[in-house]
Amino acid sequence: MDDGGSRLPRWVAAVIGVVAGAVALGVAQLAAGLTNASASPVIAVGGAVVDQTPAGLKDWAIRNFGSNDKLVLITGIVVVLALIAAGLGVLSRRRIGYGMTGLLVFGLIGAGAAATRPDSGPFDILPSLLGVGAGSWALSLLFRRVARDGWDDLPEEYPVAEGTPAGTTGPEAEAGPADEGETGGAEPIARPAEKPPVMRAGDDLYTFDRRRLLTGVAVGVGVAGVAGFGGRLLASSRDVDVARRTVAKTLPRPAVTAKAIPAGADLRIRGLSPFVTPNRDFYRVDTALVVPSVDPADWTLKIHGLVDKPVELTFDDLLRRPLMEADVTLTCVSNDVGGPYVGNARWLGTRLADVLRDVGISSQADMLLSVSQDGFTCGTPVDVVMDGRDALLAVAMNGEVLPAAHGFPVRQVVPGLYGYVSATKWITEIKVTRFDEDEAYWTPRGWAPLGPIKTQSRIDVPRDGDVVPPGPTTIAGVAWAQHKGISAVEVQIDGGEWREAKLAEVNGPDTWRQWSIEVPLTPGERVIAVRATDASGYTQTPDYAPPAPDGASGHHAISIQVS
Ligand SMILES: Nc1nc2c(c(=O)[nH]1)N[C@H]1C(S)=C(S)[C@@H](COP(=O)(O)O)O[C@H]1N2
Ligand SMILES: [Mo]
Repeated sequence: MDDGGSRLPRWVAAVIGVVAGAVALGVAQLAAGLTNASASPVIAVGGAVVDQTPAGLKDWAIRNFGSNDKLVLITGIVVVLALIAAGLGVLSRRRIGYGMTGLLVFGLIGAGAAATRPDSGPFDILPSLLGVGAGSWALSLLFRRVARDGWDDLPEEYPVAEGTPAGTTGPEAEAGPADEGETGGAEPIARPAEKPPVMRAGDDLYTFDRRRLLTGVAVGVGVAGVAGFGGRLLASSRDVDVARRTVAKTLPRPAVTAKAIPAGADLRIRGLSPFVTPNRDFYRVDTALVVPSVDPADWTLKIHGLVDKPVELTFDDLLRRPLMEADVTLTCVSNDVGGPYVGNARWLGTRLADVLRDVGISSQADMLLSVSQDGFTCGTPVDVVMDGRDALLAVAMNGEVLPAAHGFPVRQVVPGLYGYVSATKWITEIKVTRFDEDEAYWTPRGWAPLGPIKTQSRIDVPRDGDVVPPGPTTIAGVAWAQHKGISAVEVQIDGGEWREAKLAEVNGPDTWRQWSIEVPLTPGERVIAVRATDASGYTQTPDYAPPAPDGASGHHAISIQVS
């Protein structure tokens, strides 16, 4: 394998070197993404460089590149690595072992950096070493694939079939479909040489196979890109995990705890939604293709617009404010009657109204246009947030740091409003403004600017279509009318009398409320419907409305087979 590429032009060898280097980095990045983001050799070396950089130079970099300083550093490292990889490629013309040794040296530097970072573990050398392996493999494969050994030793007229005849051993045999298209391998070698298409370009004798170079480079770059990008995606979610664990250690205790959840809040009926929805089961609705990863160390919340004193709060600023707990049931406006997009959690956060009072909002303002890291916006009525309810900038959910998918590090929670007008996740900005001047994300897309939650109820047990034995049967479910509270739930069988269900206890008006009733069922097909009445005295209308534009209405009904 040594001497494999000796006749390749330098630039071809350089290209191969760069592609092999890219494969090495891509694979290392993927391995880091799967294990520990900071074990990526580029990140580790970059981190080491940052740590070693004198403060003066750091300040200079920050002054000149601003928040792009990390990007500039990483780009610099990658450019230097590419130049070195090109050099290793050229060296490999002489002996491929030179290139491989060079890759190994850089892999060891990466592994060394990764192993000695403050947050590193013993496995952090793996990405660098796997990268070296993949890079060396790519290097030798590409050299063997592209080189036409002995070509320029041959007399000009010597017949050469393009590609490799069948039966040839070596990497070409495993090089895949690209080969087959070229020759089929069956053409006789002794065919008189027409102009072999890769022989000449101008006066230069091509000593390599352009087509194989091209396909090899394309595959190499593709592998590097997919692995690297995939690794980056994985890594960014892991970065969030690390940040979440750090926040977990410093999360202050609430200054105001939530009212205890009474034992009778959960009827503990099999199949009935638990009073508190575990985070892992909590519905998720957002427009983000990839869960945004926000570093709380960089996070700020800018509050501006119709205010006396615009501010930009850091995460620490937020945590220094008194935190309070609140049990609040979130509901999505796109939840159809009987649908799943509703869940109840205990939130920990700081009062949004207090923050707004501190910045002093103008009496002209009627809308809070909150903006997410990913650009999503939400329009929340000022009067609702200021009326004393537990509207929060939340940092934790059910005793756990906010999960990434639910808005880490900070999200809004406002009892009584559908999520699309209140529950901004990954919040970074609040513009205090007016509904007649600004429009939130969903408004031009056919949803109402205002989204108070409609009183609703749902049957959880039995499920639609179930077969149940005749006799006394438990029907149970949940009902919600956030910030009003549920005062009654009734159940109806086959259009008969409405019978009042038993309500579970609650600790406030902002959560859903479980209910249950035991009814005698006789054999046959039975239709069971439910309706709730809220504390304002409103009873759910039977008139069905679809979710758009401002939330579904109508009674949830199921059919079951009693037999
Ligand atoms: N950044 C952002 N926040 C968002 C959304 C979004 O698309 N992007 N969707 C909202 C909607 S429509 C709902 S119902 C709630 C859902 O919150 P959850 O995913 O934590 O259940 O988040 C709200 N916050
Ligand atoms: Mo929603």
